[in-house]
Amino acid sequence: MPIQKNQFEKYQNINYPHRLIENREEEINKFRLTLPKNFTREDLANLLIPRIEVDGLVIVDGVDKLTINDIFGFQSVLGQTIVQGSLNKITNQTNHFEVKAVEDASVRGLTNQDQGMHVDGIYFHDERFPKLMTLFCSKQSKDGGESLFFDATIAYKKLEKCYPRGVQALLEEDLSMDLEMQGRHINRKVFTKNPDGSIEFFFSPFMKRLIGSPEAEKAYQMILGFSHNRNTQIKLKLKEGQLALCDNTRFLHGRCGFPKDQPRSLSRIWYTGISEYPINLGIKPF
Ligand SMILES: O=C(O)CCC(=O)C(=O)O
Ligand SMILES: [Fe+2]
Repeated sequence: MPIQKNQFEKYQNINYPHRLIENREEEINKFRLTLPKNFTREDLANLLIPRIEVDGLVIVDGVDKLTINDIFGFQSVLGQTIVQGSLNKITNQTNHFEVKAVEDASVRGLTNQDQGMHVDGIYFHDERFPKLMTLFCSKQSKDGGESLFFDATIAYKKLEKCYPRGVQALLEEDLSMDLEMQGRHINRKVFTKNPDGSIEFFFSPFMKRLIGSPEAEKAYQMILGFSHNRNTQIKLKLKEGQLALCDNTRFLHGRCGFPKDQPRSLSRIWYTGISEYPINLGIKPF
């Protein structure tokens, strides 16, 4: 039975099912990386890549404040940036998308509201799908505006334990999904095995319809539930000059709302993950 739209809607508000617990400083510090002054691309490769592969999420800052040009410099290691907005009338094509509240927002990301857990770029059904996602904070609101992250490794492992048939279904089946954005339709697997045994994750609650076998649909709903569990989400507030870099084939992200009269601006940049420095992305269930 196709999942009805109203079953997804509750997940668009991150307050569901209840308020998240506050920052767990110690845990968050595990994800932090401070880049040295005048870092080189070798520094980047040596410092960033292992952290992306192991943790899947890195909160980067520099002993000198990072600038947007530094972030574009990451291309030599993280792969080319991907043009955004081409399917989206709200902006012109650009490889740097400014996330801030605007008056006539047609997507939730461009409001001051909560934004539910998602992966970016689900409407790109080809090599433009962003493997690495970064949010660089140039202006943070005083209140709210915290970022939320969820490592799908947790969902995969839970599912393996309590519903292995569901894992199998999501590994084998292309699910048929009607996306909310401009009537797009895609057929995709939720879990795709990479040659190295890691698993690429593809998931979004932002859709009108999902059709698969009963096992696949049930497993999908279970992942939705796991990803909104307050005990497993990572909640942190980016500071100006700080960057969140995550493996978009492994992590979901979202954000908490913030007051309308408090400006907040993040630069969203996507990388292909393909460069002369190989990066092993995805869920590593082993
Ligand atoms: O505003 C944020 O912190 C997140 C924005 C976001 O995830 C997006 O626009 O895709
Ligand atoms: Fe996003």
